[in-house]
Amino acid sequence: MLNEPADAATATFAADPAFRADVLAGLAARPRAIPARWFYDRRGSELFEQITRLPEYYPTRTERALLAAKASEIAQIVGAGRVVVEFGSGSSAKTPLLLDAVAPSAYVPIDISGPFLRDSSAALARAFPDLPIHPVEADFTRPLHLPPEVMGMPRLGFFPGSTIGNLAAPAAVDLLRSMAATLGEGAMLLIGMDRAKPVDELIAAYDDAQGVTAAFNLNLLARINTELGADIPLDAFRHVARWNDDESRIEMHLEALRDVGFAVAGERFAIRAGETIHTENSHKYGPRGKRLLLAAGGWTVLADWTDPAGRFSILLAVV
Ligand code: AVJ
Repeated sequence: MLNEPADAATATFAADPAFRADVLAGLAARPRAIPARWFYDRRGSELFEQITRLPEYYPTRTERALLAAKASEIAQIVGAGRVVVEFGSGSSAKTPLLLDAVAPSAYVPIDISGPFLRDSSAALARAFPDLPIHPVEADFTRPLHLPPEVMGMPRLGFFPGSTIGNLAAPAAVDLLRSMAATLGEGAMLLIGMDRAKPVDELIAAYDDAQGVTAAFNLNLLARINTELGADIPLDAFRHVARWNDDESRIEMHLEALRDVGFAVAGERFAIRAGETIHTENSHKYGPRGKRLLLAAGGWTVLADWTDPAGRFSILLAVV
């Protein structure tokens, strides 16, 4: 690699080396692609919270209403006294609904972002003063050890939001298997999965009229600029959301509006007008696809609930 200018070296010093590696490899690859997990810096997390409140973005409110409507049915199957383990807890917005319903023995939120984890754990501790809470700051995509305090207690994994949809089938299967390993024998999993639906509804949800999703997508470039000492001109790119029918997924891309050159961490890149950087997949599932994916991941479906309009599903599975 070329020698880095001093300011770039300073900027990269504090940066996450995994972020740097993913961005450099992703920009050099064909097609160019950067994993969606890097959207969520502070600004990206704020923008995502705004997305969940957009009129076009149906998943969050649909899942929350479905969870509220089915809470007692879920509780009946799950039984009381399990440890609820939430994967990628983020702001834990849907968690109180579940905790109210299943009377857990403890709550273990797992998130890669320490500050987010501490804030949401503190808020939940105020709402549930008698519930033991054991936050784990970790990357939940790999098997991990749960805190010793919950040793030997039966577990209920919670993975809402159709976050699984960010992953193509092989990676989704790996993640489901890793969750089974983390949770252990006899565990259950409550998972949200978004459903296939008319393409115009999907495109609207991922390319909203107010441009919040566009800002969320473009923020990735701003993050690269500040954290990796890059000089990407943001006005040279536009947000694109497209439906990939073969893969049954919404894809988000950043499309170059003109030929553009820039440096990231001292490495030069040139992108032609019309070329894109693929930034996210959001898979949408049919009724059989959901079961098949869970089965491949080692889970047997016990129940599959869908809202009356057929937009979103919550599944309960056992390992
Ligand atoms: C958080 C991955 C579930 O795919 O719908 C929202 C992220 N991207 N709008 C999704 C997202 C654009 C979201 N997930």
